[in-house]
Amino acid sequence: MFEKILIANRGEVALRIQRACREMGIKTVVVHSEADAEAKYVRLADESVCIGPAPSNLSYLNVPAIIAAAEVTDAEAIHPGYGFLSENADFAERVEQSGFTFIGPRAATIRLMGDKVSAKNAMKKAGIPVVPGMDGALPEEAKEAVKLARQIGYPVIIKAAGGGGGRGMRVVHTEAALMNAVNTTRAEAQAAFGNPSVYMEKYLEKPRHIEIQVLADKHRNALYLGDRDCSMQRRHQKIIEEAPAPLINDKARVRIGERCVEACRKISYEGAGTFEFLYEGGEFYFIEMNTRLQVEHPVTELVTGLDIVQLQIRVAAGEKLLIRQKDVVLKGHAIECRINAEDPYKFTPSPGRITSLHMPGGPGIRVDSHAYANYFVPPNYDSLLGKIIAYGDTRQQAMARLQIALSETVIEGIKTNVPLHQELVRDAAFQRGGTSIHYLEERLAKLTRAG
Ligand code: MV4
Repeated sequence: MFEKILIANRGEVALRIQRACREMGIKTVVVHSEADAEAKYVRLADESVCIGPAPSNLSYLNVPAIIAAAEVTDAEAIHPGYGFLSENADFAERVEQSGFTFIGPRAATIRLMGDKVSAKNAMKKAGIPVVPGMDGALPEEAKEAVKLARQIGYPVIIKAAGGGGGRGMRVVHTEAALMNAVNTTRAEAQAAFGNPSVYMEKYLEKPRHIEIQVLADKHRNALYLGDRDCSMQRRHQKIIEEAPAPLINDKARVRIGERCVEACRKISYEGAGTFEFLYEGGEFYFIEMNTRLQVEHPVTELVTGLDIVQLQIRVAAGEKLLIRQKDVVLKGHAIECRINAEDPYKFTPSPGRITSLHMPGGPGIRVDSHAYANYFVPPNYDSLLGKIIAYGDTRQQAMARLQIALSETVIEGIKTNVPLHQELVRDAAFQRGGTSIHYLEERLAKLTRAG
């Protein structure tokens, strides 16, 4: 096992990784920007290295500075967390070339999944159901695009191969609008990702976003750790996630999980990963694969009893998975609320000093947050302050505990989205479960009209 790990991230996930390391007896090095010098996880780390000024491109994305920090502190492995460099294949490659272990899949796998066309092809070949559409990228000729769209049937969606996570896509309802959409998406893709390649799929009108957590070692053992429903989102920012996804029949759940495991073996996947699906009409359709730890991993940890971060570290160190699929038993239900430093209805960021802070507790409540009273939320990064996660024997119990937890939560000095969460946990449609990816935006639009 590693003796020392460098954490190339900030905020709640830096703290989460540090806690896993501490439990495993691994020393931690945290790299941080000047803006994060006072952070809780910087103080708690065994060592810390300031790698640059506040802007991410000069600090958390500064690859030479991070590698140099690993060298001077004698760290053996680098955990990238989520966001920042976590899905950057060049970074993973540089880490390995410099003699450190990257805690995540091989660089080639990250690269394969980073290109959404190659990811979809690889998954289709590995037996995963994909959204109906074309194989490969869209050819240049307008005639071809028109023909393909007729075959698929309108509405279609044009997506950038270099995009993902909602960046670079356009829905097309008519043939008249097709070529303009293709050309605009292509131009945007070239500008944003340096890659003009686009592809076409059937547009699913009212899907849910359901993902499958997987974990694989370097010895061809792979597991699926159940699913999560992440449909409660706004502008591709998830705000509530839960496990297991409600109202999915167990046969379908097992079938898709087994397919994901099989696909992991076929592509020799290593580490933790997430298969993202759209779910509509009782069917799963693959859209993307994330090759990193995800923000919402705690809901899976609570229903499986497994520590995903510790397991990531173990498989990165070359250990064999000792757990078998039959040992992965889903028990109870977990729901996570992302607590953001933002206006709860306008969604504008609300950085600044937290003057007073009371986090909830009690049976079935987990809080993953780096915030504390008198903490200054810097304006330079995303607004995630942490997560409140409720667990219960049933979804109903998890929901009740979440309601209590939110009512106990006090964060003063800045605005947070706690009031929005309080409304959503009382929302009848959310309580029934199974709302689509459009539910939150539609509900917010109604609220605005109602004043
Ligand atoms: C889609 C879709 C409907 N049909 N693909 C958005 C993020 C990216 N991961 C893929 N996305 C979508 N792809 C087809 N064929 C709808 C979305 C989508 C979405 C997906 C997941 C979570 C939130 C979303 C919000 C808007 C659109």
